[in-house]
Amino acid sequence: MAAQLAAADLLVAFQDSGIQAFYGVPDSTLSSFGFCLQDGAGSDHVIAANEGNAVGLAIGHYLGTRQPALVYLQNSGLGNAINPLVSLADPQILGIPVVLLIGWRGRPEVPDEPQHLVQGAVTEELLRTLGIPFDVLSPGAAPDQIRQAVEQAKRRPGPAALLVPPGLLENYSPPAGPDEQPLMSREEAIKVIISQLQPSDAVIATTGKISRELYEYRRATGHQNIRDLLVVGGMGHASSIAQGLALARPARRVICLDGDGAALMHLGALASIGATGPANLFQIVLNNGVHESVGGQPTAHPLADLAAIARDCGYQASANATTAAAVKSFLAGAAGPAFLNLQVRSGSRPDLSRPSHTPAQNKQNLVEFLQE
Ligand SMILES: Cc1ncc(C[n+]2csc(CCOP(=O)(O)OP(=O)(O)O)c2C)c(N)n1
Repeated sequence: MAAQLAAADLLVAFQDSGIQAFYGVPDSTLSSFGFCLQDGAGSDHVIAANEGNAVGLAIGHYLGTRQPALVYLQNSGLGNAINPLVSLADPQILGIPVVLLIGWRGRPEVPDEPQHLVQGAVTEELLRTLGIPFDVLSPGAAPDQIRQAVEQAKRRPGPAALLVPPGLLENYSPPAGPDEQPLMSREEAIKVIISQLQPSDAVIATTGKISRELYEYRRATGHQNIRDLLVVGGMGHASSIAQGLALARPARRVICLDGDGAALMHLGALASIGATGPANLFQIVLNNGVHESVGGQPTAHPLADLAAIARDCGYQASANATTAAAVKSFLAGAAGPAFLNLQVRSGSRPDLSRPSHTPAQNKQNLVEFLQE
């Protein structure tokens, strides 16, 4: 892409248009904007647990200030946002001006991962169907487009959207943080977990680099037909998928490799797992405190005590851990549902590969494995 926009200029354009509150869920397309918000003083910025939460925050902000907020999200998060957008913020219901800044993964004609293709192709049509006016941001016209989107949201009053194609924003590296504690890396943790599995265990792995690291390790250790389910889309639903499988197949252990951002995104899943109590379900959150896969912005609440939440939701076993020994004793335990909040280092290899299996092949491999 020839011309690019600096995230700092984008932020200034929103502020000049009267937006002072920014709520959202991090996205790779918008990662420089997210870091800019974190560094920028003076604005109200909240990283929400999911995109619907961010819309709720924007609604509350408007009620309190009579000023629209910005909600930023990846287009895969539109599904989470649609309910409060259409059932509340719409001009026919509460009529709340809110500007959506949407990272447009899977834009037609731009190569992207399989999980982004359908969502990318329907994004414009979806916004049209929802009656949400939108524009595609372009570097030269961005300040005018932003002003118009804010005015349009106020005039309706209701949502108005701006789509951000991948590569539009310039890269931005946040200043290096303090050295982290000597924790295991996520890749080291995955190796320890895999070493403790029984051959009949089914593995469900969450969205993003956890799945990619697991896949790469399996391939490197001689597994050609990968049968771990890589939950490449539907962030936050890996534990529910694992729960459904565990309930359907009580004789087989199901191991869910989850992320902290993903677990927080749909935390209610823990309540359902606790209530239904599948004894064969073991959930391990690889907790690095950040959304590593889309740039490393913090999660909604890096200090939330997920193990305590799981315990209170009715898991049979729940613990915090930092060591390989703790992982081993967790996976040697008998009764689930069991929950391990495993602290790991943030960061990942820049040369981490992407799965070469299609999602359909991946599903087929798991289904065949479950028939054995
Ligand atoms: C509904 C939805 N919103 C946002 C995204 C973009 N996204 C993909 S992976 C990811 C971060 C996941 O964070 P976490 O679960 O903590 O795992 P980590 O990347 O740190 O390993 C995000 C935000 C998405 N795929 N789906």
